[in-house]
Amino acid sequence: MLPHWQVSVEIVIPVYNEEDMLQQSITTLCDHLENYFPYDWKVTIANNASTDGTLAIALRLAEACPRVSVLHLDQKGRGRALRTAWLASDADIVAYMDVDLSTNLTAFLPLVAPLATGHSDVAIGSRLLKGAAVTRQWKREVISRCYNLLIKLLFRNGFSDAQCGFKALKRSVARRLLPEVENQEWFFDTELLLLAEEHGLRIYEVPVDWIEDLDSRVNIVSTAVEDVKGLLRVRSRRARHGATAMYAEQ
Ligand SMILES: Nc1nc2c(ncn2[C@@H]2O[C@H](COP(=O)(O)OP(=O)(O)O)[C@@H](O)[C@H]2O)c(=O)[nH]1
Ligand SMILES: [Mg+2]
Repeated sequence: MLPHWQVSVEIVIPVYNEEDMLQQSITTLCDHLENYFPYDWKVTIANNASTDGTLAIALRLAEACPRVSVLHLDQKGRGRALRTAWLASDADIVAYMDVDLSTNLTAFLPLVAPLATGHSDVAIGSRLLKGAAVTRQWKREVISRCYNLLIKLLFRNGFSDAQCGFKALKRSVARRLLPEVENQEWFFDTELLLLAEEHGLRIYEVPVDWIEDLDSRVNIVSTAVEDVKGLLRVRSRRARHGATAMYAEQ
């Protein structure tokens, strides 16, 4: 295990058509990290398929700050962006957060510290854990609670909030799990967490302060359909694996 101050962290910011907010968010994030974050850090802006000025702004930010870099992919999908950036990373810990900084940054050190000390393998922000302070539309609140309840009913999982855009994992864990994650869009997070539990890894949850940003890239209906299909796929894969394992034991 590395002494704490030698640990490096790469924070990926997935962006799709975010020209309005990108510059302000990256500046706020870098200021925060510079002043309050004890580990070595870098920020990667992971852009897919944006059709506005996002890429140009990202490149300008990277030119201005040596700790900021840009990854560009032609195909859409937040999961795809995270997977590509994390697999290319040489940092000890890889993380991501949504560009709107809906999660208050004071939760970032508590997110990373359990990984840096070796206590946990994966760390996630949670809006549904006791102690979280959440401001969001009732519609998103209800959908989020129902979705997480459905996951519990299907998998009896331990984590409380699959979809908070605020997560970190050891790079070694990312390399082990990502090749098994099929979804490249929004279900990516849930699939990754279910796999982590299946592999017996320890997931640490941090209650966050969350203020919803109403400017959303999410189409609620199609994302809900994608999520339910994903849950059923993972469940039937598990059932098949369970059957194969039982057969192999006999
Ligand atoms: N790289 C990449 N990022 C995306 C894509 N779609 C959404 N994002 C980013 O994912 C983050 C969360 O999106 P957002 O619209 O805030 O989701 P919401 O908070 O759940 O409504 C933001 O940083 C978006 O820019 C995509 O296709 N590719
Ligand atoms: Mg958002």
